[in-house]
Amino acid sequence: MTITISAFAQSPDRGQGLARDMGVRWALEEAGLPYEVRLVSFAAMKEAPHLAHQPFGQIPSYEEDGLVLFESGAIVLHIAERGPGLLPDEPHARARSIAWIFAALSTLEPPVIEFTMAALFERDRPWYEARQPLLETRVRARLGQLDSRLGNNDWLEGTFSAGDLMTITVLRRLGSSGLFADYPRLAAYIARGEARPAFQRAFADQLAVFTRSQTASG
Ligand code: GTB
Repeated sequence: MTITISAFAQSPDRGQGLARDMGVRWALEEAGLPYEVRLVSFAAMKEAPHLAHQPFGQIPSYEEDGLVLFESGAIVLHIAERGPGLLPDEPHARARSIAWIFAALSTLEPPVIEFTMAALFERDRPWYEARQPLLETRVRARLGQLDSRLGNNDWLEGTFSAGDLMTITVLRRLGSSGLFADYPRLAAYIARGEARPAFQRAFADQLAVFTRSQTASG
């Protein structure tokens, strides 16, 4: 069985591991599943061969013995269901861990994306100064709720799960915002995730892609 994922040939995050192949790489490393990476340019992402793998012309996609999947959450869930260590065996804890994958992507991530995207791309717009505090308030509301639920636990559902993996993957997008100074327990939660050997391997691999792309273009 060969697993191949797609990733940016030149990630705009400059190797920070913020693009969505990072969560998939991390899950594969946690599950101990070897994989290959098909690097795609922005142009190739919009062409038919890649669109057959990812209908919206984005990364990541996933291939495994005839199965072609897209959506990073669905890919991580698929990996978690077939590899060890990413979902608890106990049925209720397992269901709750899966719920955290969905929560990360559909409840936590939307305000995080709006906030970070505006900071990146809308600073020169007339509405930016007035709107950004509103977006920050929405992010803080979710961070506060997540912080309350996590409390002083290491992980959301007892042991580390794909729910933590996806939640931390989303939280990392706020890394440069400074917001975690007000949420030390969430900062420690992210650090616990990043300290996992599987995260470290995944991070190093995506960073190596970026470093090679710089060498090749320089
Ligand atoms: N819902 C899909 C999923 O979860 O798989 C969303 C996939 C997605 O947004 N892919 C982005 C993409 O391919 C890359 S990850 N974009 C190209 C396009 O749409 O043409 C999003 C991303 C991009 C850049 C940074 N960054 O520079 O920090 C972070 C995250």
